[in-house]
Amino acid sequence: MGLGRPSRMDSWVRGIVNTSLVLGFGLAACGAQRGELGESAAKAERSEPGPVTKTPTATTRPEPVQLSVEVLRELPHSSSSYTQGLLFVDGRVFESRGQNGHSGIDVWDPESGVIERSIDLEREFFGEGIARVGDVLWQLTWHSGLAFRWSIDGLENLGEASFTGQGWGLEFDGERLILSDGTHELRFYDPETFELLGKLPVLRGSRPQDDLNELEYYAQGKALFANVYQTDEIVRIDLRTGQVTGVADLSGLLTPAEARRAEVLNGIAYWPERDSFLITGKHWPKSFEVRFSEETE
Ligand SMILES: [Ca+2]
Repeated sequence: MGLGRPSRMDSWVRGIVNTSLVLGFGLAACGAQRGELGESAAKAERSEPGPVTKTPTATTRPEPVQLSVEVLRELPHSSSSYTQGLLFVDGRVFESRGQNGHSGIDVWDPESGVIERSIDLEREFFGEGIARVGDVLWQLTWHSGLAFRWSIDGLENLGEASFTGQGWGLEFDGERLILSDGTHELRFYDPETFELLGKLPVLRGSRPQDDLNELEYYAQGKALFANVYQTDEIVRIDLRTGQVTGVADLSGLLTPAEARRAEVLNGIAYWPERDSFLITGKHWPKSFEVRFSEETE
């Protein structure tokens, strides 16, 4: 651990304006209840001579609905960034970059794409998801077993915490840190101590939803949105049940030429001032402001 504390490279003055990125704002239980219900029905049958209610023998978990995606605007994004975490703080985008030798955090203006501040991690660390807890920003590393703690205001390093396993996405729901690790299980951690509090399997219908990646908590809906690694899908998860309740298809946002130079969709941030979401991807030259809604007949 002593080998590699992140170096701080304050670059307020960096002010990178990648003109190539300024693109204009045009539109561009699986039957789990069977035993319980069956037993009570059988008892009822034995003790009460009256009519017996027919008891279901299996419970099918609901399939998610399709979420429609309304693209409101195209906005800039640094194509040099291997996006691993995305969130809004007071009108600015905080983005965690991955890959060894390229990892760090950028703070940028969503309208202009101008990077106003950034820090870099040492080469041994591969940055992953970020989450805000009050004045603190937690940043995961992929497989170093460390989460770094930064001040929101100055991106000063405030220490680190250890955790077991891989780190992919990170979010805070007001009580717990929520971590994804590429499997179908979400893990919950204490936001102060990073102590493991529990796990939640995520199911899509009755099947495990693997490859959960970047996360975003949507407080109004008490739902967690998650990128699904190596797909153009974002799923909406009910945090009380672990059930995927909605799926959004975000394919086709980049032009074929842009898509050839880009990596996968990853990065979703709720934009409270606009009640919308900003989404982007690894090495994407653009981000997109979108809204999701449930499709109606
Ligand atoms: Ca996010």
